[in-house]
Amino acid sequence: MQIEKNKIDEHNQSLIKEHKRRFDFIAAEINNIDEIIEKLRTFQIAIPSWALGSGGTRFGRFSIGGEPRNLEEKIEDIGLLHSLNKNSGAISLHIPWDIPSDANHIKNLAAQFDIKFDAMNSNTFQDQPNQKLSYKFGSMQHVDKAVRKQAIEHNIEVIKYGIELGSKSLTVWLSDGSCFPGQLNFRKAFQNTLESLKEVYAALPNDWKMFVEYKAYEPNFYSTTVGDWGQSLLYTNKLGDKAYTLVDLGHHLPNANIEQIVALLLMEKKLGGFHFNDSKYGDDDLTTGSIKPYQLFLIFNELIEGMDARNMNHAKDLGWMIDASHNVKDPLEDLLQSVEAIMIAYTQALIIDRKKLTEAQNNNDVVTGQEVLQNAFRTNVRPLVAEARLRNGGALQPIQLFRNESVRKNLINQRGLKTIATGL
Ligand code: RM4
Ligand code: MN
Ligand code: MN
Repeated sequence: MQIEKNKIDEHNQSLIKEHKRRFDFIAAEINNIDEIIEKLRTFQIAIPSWALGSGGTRFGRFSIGGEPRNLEEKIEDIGLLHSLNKNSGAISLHIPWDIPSDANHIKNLAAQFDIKFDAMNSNTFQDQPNQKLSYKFGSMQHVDKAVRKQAIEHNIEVIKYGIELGSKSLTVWLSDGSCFPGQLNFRKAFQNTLESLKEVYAALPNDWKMFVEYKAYEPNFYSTTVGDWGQSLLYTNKLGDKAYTLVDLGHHLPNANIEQIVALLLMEKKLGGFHFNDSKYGDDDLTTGSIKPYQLFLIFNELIEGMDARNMNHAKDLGWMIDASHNVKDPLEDLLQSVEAIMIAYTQALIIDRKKLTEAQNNNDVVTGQEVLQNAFRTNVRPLVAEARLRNGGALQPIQLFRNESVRKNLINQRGLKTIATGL
């Protein structure tokens, strides 16, 4: 199911007057408005191939119906999202959930929708039906060399799939760790993991990046072998210039200062990319910006400040990905909301009065510092994000159009009520 261009135009026509009024109001306040809109137009956020169907919890899974049955249908769904918001022109693939058995065909299909391949994800946190050795006690950290070898080989295979598709990065997230004191020798687990990562790193093409994603806990509850940004940084520093730390917003202990982590990783040239989501307690994988929008804004503040300090390209130099799980909402609507929230936070960070902020910091003027940040955060920048979409040929109100076109009903008609997408 796709939404025709003329439907988007009609929808925009019906809203254009109101939009223009809102846009002119806010645009009058901003000096470099065209520069900002251009940045918004080029910013793309990758959609995870594992989050296009209903997610589940330990207790159950409630299917939404019309879920994509294969990789082709997943790409079509992302194509639909991208035609509406023009900011989700990328997919991040999880192997073996989404093996591109015919790479050329998949590549062509994605190109039709203007979709690129962002980071490839390996999976050594589950056992697959035909797998020889089990990951129950870890993969790259495992005491048995043969298990480690299997995990290494899987990652190398994932790189091969990525090369065929034109991806340029591999994300390694390991669930390795332990559930009980005494289960593991921490040092040996670290060293085994490092040795394994080194072998994967050696198979990385020159123009690729490797992202080492950390997570504090779950599924292991006593220790995790890549448990926080310090541990990830230890690995990536030892691995080399192509290795970077990946920050998933839900992977910290409660109340961690993620914006500070981001600032320091950027300073060290070791921030590689992001998994956006939101959470109240742990790795809740909720819609980005739904719980802590101010935190998201503060993170973007550090991102822009740090990237600009190094002359980095906002759109290209870091990997921007969503990593969410949709248990109660329509996954496609949820993803539209996440992308919108990311775009809003990015825009708010772009309109911060940086000069004034720096002055306030240099003068220890704490009050002004807070005022500068909150001025930007409390500005309604939605018309700017909508304007960028409009100039890109997208829809002024993506969710409204999605509903008016009864997309989910159509997908259920096409694919059936009982389909289950691979993924979380
Ligand atoms: C993990 C982590 C990884 C993701 C898996 C599915 O918690 O966030 O990035 O690939 O979930
Ligand atoms: Mn993640
Ligand atoms: Mn996660």
